[in-house]
Amino acid sequence: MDELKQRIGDKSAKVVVCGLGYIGLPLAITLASEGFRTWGLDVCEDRVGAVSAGDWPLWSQEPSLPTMLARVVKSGHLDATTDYAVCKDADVIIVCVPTPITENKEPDYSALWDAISGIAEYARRALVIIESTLAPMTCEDIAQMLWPGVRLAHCPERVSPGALLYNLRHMPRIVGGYTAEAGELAAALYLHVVKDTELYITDSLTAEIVKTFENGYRDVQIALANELALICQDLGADVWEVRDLVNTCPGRDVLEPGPGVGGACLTKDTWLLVSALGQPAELLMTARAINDTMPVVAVDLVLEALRQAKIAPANATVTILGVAYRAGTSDVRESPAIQVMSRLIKAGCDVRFYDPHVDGYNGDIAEALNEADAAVIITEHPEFENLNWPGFGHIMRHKVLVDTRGIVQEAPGGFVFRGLGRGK
Ligand code: SAJ
Repeated sequence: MDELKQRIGDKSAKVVVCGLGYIGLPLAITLASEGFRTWGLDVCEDRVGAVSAGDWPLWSQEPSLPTMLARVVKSGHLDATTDYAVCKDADVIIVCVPTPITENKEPDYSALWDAISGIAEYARRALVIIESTLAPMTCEDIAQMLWPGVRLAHCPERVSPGALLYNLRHMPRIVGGYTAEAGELAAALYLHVVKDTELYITDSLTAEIVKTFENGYRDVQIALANELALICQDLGADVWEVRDLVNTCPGRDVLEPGPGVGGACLTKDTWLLVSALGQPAELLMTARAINDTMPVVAVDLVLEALRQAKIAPANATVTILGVAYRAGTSDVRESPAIQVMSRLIKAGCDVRFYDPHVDGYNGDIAEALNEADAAVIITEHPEFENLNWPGFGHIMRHKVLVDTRGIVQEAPGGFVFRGLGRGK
């Protein structure tokens, strides 16, 4: 332990980061820029080729990281390979592969088990850290697959696309040791990663629960905001006014309702958590169900507005404003927009998309709205905040507007307008 701790402390430890996605790549770049001899390991040859050449390979637009990548490759601190043999003399191996869920909502650990099998023969020498999100008790299984004396820790990632480096540096981190020794060693490494924030050392089971529950918690909070929207819609009130007034009461902080929950984290972490349980987690499951229903609620609003404007869905051209699941990003993973689109198509509508952040959809908003019968705001991109609706009204075939994010303050004159949670 002392020797490895020293190598981590003086940055002479060789680090291998397994999985060069949006979790592993920023971590590898950061460790390399701190002076560690770092290797990225990935099964994708194109990804490895790009990283070895110092070229940013991810869709996510990130401040600083592309320049840092070029710099650390040039300085010889970071290289990449597809060969697990690079782990041979590694001091630290960090696993950052995706852990999605299957169609049946079970953990899909295919990438995780491939990585663990790949590193297994080198795990006697190295500290093994798992950043991938894990269902509780998974570290037990990983330890079984490696060896009984393995130095294993779970340090779940806490980054979001668009702010990867900032999150990595400034987000408090949970360091869960499978053994106390492994927790201490992992914390020594993360001291080189974080700046001006806390590391919390605990055991690996606690870390597994913390990570999956923190996203389950957010999912429940969003579901509660969505439930309030449904209540207000039903009773003829405005959810945005009710929410503001509820939040004047100390200790209340209602989140924002919307057309559903997208992204790679919230949509799966509850399922990872409950997959480990011997009993149902009813509140978490209800929240998932409410959030999964919201795209249907959004589509119902569109169909209702079309009906009011006397347009049959089969004759309607509907323009969706916002494809990304999260405002200000180009991230379309599990976006509610995809659900909304496919349901509108099923209802017979002709559907167009516009998103200023997403390649392929970011042409010209006026072109996207030209001759459209309805516009539907799905993502609360700042660009959609002060759109000139009276102007667009002149180029649209019919003036129908549906706002699922509370961005449009007043119904624009002459438009049939529907807002999610706005019953008045
Ligand atoms: N959403 C709402 N209403 C809200 C907040 C979010 O409808 O009030 C929707 C968003 O539109 C989106 C989804 O929920 O579709 C998820 O939004 P999010 O802001 O939680 O963003 P994520 O999914 O990228 O969550 C990540 C998580 N990070 C990690 O798992 C490492 C989450 O834990 C963070 O809290 C979140 O980023 C964040 O706040 O940045």
